[in-house]
Amino acid sequence: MPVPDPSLDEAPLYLDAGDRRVCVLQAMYNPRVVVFGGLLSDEECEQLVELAKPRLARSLTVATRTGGEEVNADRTSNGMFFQRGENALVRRIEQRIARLVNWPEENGEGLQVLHYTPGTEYKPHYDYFDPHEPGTPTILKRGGQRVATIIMYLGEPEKGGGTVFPDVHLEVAPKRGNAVFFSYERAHPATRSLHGGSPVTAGEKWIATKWLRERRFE
Ligand code: PD2
Ligand code: ZN
Repeated sequence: MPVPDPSLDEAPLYLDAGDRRVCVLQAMYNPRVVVFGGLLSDEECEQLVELAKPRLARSLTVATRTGGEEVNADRTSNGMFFQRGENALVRRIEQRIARLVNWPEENGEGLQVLHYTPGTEYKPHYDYFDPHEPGTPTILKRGGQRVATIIMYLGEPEKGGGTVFPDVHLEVAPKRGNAVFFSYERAHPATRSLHGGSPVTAGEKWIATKWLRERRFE
């Protein structure tokens, strides 16, 4: 299955994301993980947080059992979704990501913003939908599988809150403006795309997540 991927064949230090030059800080091939520096400006991070604040609610996860949504004890953060293209800022970031990872904007889900306070975390999980769960066929009718994720750090905690990939003992620091991209070419643990948000132990962590689908997501 083709998946989003930044153009790293020539090992560039920077990538042209249209309106911004993004730094390539780290790249791994199995699992496919790329860490970007300066994907977002400080102002963009602040604006996203301010726009999200009044709309926060306890995070739901997609319930693959039923195809609906449910509160999940493994994900204790608060969150909200922007509609795709909801405002100029969101559109600009969506265009930038599409260009950076070579994947159509219309295959992206709406941007999700999450807020973690001390003690909250997102336990390790896969972002693709489990093919064995009964609700998955319903979910896949809209855009197919998820094939990649970009987690953007909007607000830095003081301690904790890294994004971890337990299969390869990798931890990405939640540095404001930076982002971690990872892809999974099939809905299987062999992709080693298991990842989690470690508990925040001091300060607050804010992220925006963009999930990319195989096909157009309406
Ligand atoms: O906040 C994180 O680091 C994190 C970790 C795992 C976010 C997600 N998954 C996600 O939004 O899917
Ligand atoms: Zn995740």
